[in-house]
Amino acid sequence: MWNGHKVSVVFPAYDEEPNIAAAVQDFLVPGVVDEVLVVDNNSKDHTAACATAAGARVVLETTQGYGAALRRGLREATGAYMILAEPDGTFVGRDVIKLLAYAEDFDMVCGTRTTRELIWQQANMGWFLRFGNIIVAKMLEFLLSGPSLSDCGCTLRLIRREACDRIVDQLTVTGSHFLPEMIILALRERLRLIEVPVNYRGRIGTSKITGSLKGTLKTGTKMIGLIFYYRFRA
Ligand SMILES: Nc1nc2c(ncn2[C@@H]2O[C@H](COP(=O)(O)OP(=O)(O)O)[C@@H](O)[C@H]2O)c(=O)[nH]1
Ligand SMILES: [Mg+2]
Repeated sequence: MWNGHKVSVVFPAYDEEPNIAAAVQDFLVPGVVDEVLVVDNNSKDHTAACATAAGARVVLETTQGYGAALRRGLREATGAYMILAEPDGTFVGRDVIKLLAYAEDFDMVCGTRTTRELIWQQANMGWFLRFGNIIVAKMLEFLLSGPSLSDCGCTLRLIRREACDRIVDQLTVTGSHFLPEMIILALRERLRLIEVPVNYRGRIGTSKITGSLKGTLKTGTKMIGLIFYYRFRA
């Protein structure tokens, strides 16, 4: 609970057995987080069983994709404050407090992983990825009249239930370029948005999106296409 509001954490999970239990325990911040919901996206390993044993509620989403998993999570989570995160060791459980600190005044509180001081040595956030994230975030900021943004791909973010209700049916992306659409739709609904710096650590297990240059460029290109689509066509 946070100021009398129930808090849910949502993890999209595709073959995250190596770290899922530790992540569930890390994000079940005592007295703050009421529920950790793991959206198992057709994992072939023991992700679901490990998550359940660690104290999470698990739902299976059969439509494959990062966006599909997160959209399911937004529908299934029961909290008034919903926090999206990843169970791969890159995010730190205690950072939910930073998001919650702004939840009274904003509808959506997005983490940013491009703050130099909070990028850990093992993190996959070299200069190319960092500047790519900043540049696409700035396109979002300037083309769609957003607030100051410095990361287009940080899963760690909070959305209030009533704000989510206004955008969830409009979300269309099932793939890895899901996050900018959430911001674009929130801006169109005139929701109040802010970005706060969060820790970004090394990953445990295999990265499926930004682990390769090809995956990074593909996701980046799709994000830019989405931004131009909403700016000039939709
Ligand atoms: N790439 C990918 N990730 C998925 C899928 N379903 C759920 N996920 C989860 O989405 C998150 C992001 O993927 P990840 O491999 O960490 O990408 P990275 O953060 O760019 O290294 C992880 O928690 C995955 O387990 C899927 O179909 N594809
Ligand atoms: Mg990750």
